[in-house]
Amino acid sequence: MSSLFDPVQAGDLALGNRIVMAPLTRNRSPNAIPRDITATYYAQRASAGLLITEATAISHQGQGYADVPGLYGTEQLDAWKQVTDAVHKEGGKIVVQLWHVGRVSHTELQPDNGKPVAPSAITAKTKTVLIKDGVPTFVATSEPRALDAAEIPGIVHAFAVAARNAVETAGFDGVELHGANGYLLDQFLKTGSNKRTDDYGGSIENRARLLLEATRAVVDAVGGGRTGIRLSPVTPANDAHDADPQPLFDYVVRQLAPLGLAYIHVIEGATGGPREIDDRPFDYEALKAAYREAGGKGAWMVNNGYDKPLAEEALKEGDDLIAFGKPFISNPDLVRRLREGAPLNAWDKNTFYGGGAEGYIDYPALA
Ligand code: 8OZ
Repeated sequence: MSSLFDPVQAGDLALGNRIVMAPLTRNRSPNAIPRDITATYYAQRASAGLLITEATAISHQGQGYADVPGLYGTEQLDAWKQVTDAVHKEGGKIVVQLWHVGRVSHTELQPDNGKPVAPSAITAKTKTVLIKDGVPTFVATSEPRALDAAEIPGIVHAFAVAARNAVETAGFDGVELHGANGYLLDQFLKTGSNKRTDDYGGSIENRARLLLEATRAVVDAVGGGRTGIRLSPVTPANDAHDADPQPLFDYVVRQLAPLGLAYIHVIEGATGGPREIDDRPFDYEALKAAYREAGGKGAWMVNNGYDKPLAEEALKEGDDLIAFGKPFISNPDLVRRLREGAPLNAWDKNTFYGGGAEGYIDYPALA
């Protein structure tokens, strides 16, 4: 049986081990441009089998929080190139998470201070972060407007352009579509946020259409073997809700199966919270079986609350990659610590979002 520390192939990505750094929003990119400390931060963590960057906006319209990075301007791409160079120098592999927040945004963050866009004009019961007088401050998300069907090809195109620039200009090894956590692609999937009556709403096929179009466009741009996708069937994050998630997500992974993706990344339960939600049961083994039965060959990546014993259990059940989030914030050498059974540094929640080097690049590695 393979161990957490054995190499694995995920599409075109030859990974040194099965431990993945999950995408983690850190709000340290003023003007949406990563700084020098971001290159240091990721390079310190390069012993992960794969690094997935924090969610990164594919367009100005895709922005939803203060000081999160983007991937749609020259300065942003140049800054990311510094990051990927630093990671590669340490022998690491890094993909960027492609993000469109949809309705989880605020007019202050949008082009011309317009309304955020969404499948339907339904405000998410959630908060975002703006900088007020220099201080990160939680504010309610703005009322969105429903996207016109004629605008959708432009969003699909923006995913593809961001993916191509990520690989060709910024030097990423691949990309991950953010299809999770109540952001645009997830908003289209789920009945709580999608009340459309056109080809993008109603049936499962219609609600899944945007996610599948965006994924196919990204695959056309950079190749399936460099493309992953993150899904969160039942998370309540950002007011996400679907009336019947099992058939929806079984359909989604069956449609993804023929695309030759590097991996499918599944958040089990509530993002960053409980792995089981009483009123939102979900069978993840059935989801994986649906993907495999449809011919899906990508690596199966699982996430949420894993420790070493639970990760080893997952490998036994046929999962291929385990994504760790918060433990990677406070343990740059998490792979070594897990291998040696060394104690883990505790994380400090107060420095998760915003600020500078403190709580970012100053967590100690083992001597
Ligand atoms: C925490 C804070 C802001 C954004 C996600 C991109 O949940 C996020 C996020 C997490 O996927």
